[in-house]
Amino acid sequence: MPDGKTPDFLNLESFLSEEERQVRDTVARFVDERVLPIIAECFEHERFPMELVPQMAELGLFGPTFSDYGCAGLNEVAYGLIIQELERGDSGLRSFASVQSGLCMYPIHTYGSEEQKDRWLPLMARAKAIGCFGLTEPDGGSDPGSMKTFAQKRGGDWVINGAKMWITNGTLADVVVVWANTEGGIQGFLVEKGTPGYLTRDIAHKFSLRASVTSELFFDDCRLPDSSRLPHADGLEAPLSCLTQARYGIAWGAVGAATACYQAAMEFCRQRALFGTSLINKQHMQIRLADMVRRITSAQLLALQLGRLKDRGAVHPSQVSLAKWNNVRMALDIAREARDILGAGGISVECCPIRHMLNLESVVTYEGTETIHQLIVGREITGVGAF
Ligand code: TGC
Ligand code: FAD
Repeated sequence: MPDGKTPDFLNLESFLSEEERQVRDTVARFVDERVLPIIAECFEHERFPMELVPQMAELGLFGPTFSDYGCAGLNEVAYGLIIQELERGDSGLRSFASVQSGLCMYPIHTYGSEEQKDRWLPLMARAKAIGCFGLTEPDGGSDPGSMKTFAQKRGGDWVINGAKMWITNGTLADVVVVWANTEGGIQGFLVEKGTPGYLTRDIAHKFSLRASVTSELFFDDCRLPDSSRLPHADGLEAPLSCLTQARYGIAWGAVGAATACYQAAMEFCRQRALFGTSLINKQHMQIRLADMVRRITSAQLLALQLGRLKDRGAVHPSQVSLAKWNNVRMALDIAREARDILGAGGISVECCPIRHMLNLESVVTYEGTETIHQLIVGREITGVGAF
């Protein structure tokens, strides 16, 4: 039963293995001790806490589901629990981990040559190399099939022209997995920092994900050898399969962000006394807190079942879409509700709900907007694409 702090109303703890619990508790400790004391300052001053990355690597948080190249070989539920705890800290930290693992290590592992895997994966697992993923373009991200970035075959080389926008970790990254159209359809390329014709620039003035680096990437006659192409990635399905990995993580991460907001609201209601009694005694407050637990519990069930399906290799992308849509909407609504419960104090970055709320405005948009996920589920149940 719930202790009033951790929302585990259905005792999902009892469905976790010993290893899954240990992984979760280790990351939870890291978040409590290292992330929470600094994250409000990072958010306020628009700073990604790069100093935390080596410890995250030591804990095995990058590419944790791979069992080769120095990775931890954990199952998908353990991965989800890692992501949940990181996002309880901040969506920016979770973004960093999602991009490194799901959007960079995954495509290199799945679509890369042996040489590319040997070169990058051990470095990325230890965070000695940072990655980013360039799919979205300035003219619109929801329809990546119509991307304008183009890679032209010239002799044995490729020459890339185009731009990518809103790219997490862009200026931090040692390597970008960039997706470009070619005469033979969409292909993926690994472009290293410092390659002539490849430039990056940070996007400033964000009021969301302020503790995360978001960038533009420019390719101006950027010439690459054929060995930079991901040889096994053929068509739009390849980048979309990477999105499935990251969206799966977000379904868990949203539970973490919502949990932090719920805990802040509960704590506030216990301490604030109005009209002669603590807010915790007010029927209306109890209903609001109970409703948060109802919504968090549904999201936990979705994430756990998705993880068990994924561990069996039996998950469909539309199921991941349903969970990303539901869980991020749940977290955003709870963050807004918690912000309101905290009254005026709720607008201060010293209280976590407004930071999570602002972050979640990005999370509901990236990795497929809410509308895109609704339409993916709509297509699955009707058989008709209505994009
Ligand atoms: P569509 O015909 O649906 O698909 C083309 C081919 O791909 C297959 N497929 C998938 N495979 C694996 N996973 C998925 N999720 C897949 N979705 C589709 C599909 O079966 C098909 O294969 P085949 O063999 O039949 O050719 O393509 P479409 O052009 O109709 O697109 C559909 C749509 C709208 C769902 C897709 O374009 C989409 O998902 N759009 C949203 C784009 C998006 O989410 N971008 C995210 C960019 S990365 C990001 O935001 C990182 S944030 C990181 C952070 O900081 O955490
Ligand atoms: P658009 O695609 O222009 O959509 C605009 C609006 O139209 C949305 O409300 C959308 O839901 C709606 N819409 C779209 N299609 C339809 C339709 N068929 N019917 C009805 N409505 C529709 N991208 C990367 O590639 N890599 C990254 O690392 C990355 N990191 C990001 C980090 C941040 C902080 C943010 C905010 C974004 C990031 N993105 C990244 C980009 C993200 O994936 C895109 O923002 C997202 O896919 C939506 O694209 P868009 O912003 O161009 O909106």
